[in-house]
Amino acid sequence: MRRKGRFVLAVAVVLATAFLLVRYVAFFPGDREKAPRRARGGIEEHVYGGLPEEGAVLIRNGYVLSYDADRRVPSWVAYHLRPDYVKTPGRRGGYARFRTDAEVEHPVRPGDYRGTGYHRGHLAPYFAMGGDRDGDGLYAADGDREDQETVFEVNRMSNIAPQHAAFNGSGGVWYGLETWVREEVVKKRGREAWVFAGCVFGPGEHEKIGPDGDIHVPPMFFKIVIVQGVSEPMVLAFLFPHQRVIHRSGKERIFPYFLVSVDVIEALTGLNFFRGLEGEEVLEKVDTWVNWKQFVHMHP
Ligand SMILES: [Ca+2]
Ligand SMILES: [Ca+2]
Repeated sequence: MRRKGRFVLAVAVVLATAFLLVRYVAFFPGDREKAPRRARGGIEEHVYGGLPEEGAVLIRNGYVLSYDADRRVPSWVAYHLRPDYVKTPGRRGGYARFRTDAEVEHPVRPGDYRGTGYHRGHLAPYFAMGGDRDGDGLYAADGDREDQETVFEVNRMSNIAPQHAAFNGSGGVWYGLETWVREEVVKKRGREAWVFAGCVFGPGEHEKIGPDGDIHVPPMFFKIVIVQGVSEPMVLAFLFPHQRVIHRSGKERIFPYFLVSVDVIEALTGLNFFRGLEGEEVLEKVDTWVNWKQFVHMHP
């Protein structure tokens, strides 16, 4: 009788462990990728919680993009960040060159922004496109063609939207958050993160630029950052007015003031993030200011 009891207990433990393992793997898509040395990429790697809308997307090694052909800017991009991915070659020579994206219809050319006063602002950032993604021990700087291509792809004009210099450039809030995620979250704390970044257009009028006056200037941008937490993922969601001047006094970090809930971004864009993901409701409703305060006090 005692032997039988022990057997039943052992079976229960095995089943419970298997159940937890399956749940964990399903909830943290990034952890599946840890062990094997193989090429990464695709929707599964970059888009946290599944595609936020129906329709075609462009799948790049380093990011996934939905293109707004009417407005000639990206609608949104998604990318996964790991400590290895921020090892990016310097932005010089071929790496600095913007490229026309032949994969989209009526593509914007790099010269189309000339004389408009706007920066060519990356939605998926340059400094997140590095790393030895095919696991062969070679990086772009070592002459790995595939890893070089991953970097080149980020400079395609389909990944670019018009941004004010004071927003996109050094000191700007877009630049600042991008840097914070890379330096603080990924490099310093060694965490993985998933990011959605996109344009927000309201129902009203907005500026249009370019040779044909049909490249739309977004009045707002959003960014959703999912940080790998201690036991569960932590979501930070930001909504930025597209500022013409740097809103900053001294060295004070201003991005916490732009924190919102994911619900706010869904309401403004019509996108539906984390569709069907366990805990979708909770992830979206929370005012992410709460997560921010928790994260900045968390070590490491
Ligand atoms: Ca490689
Ligand atoms: Ca949702």
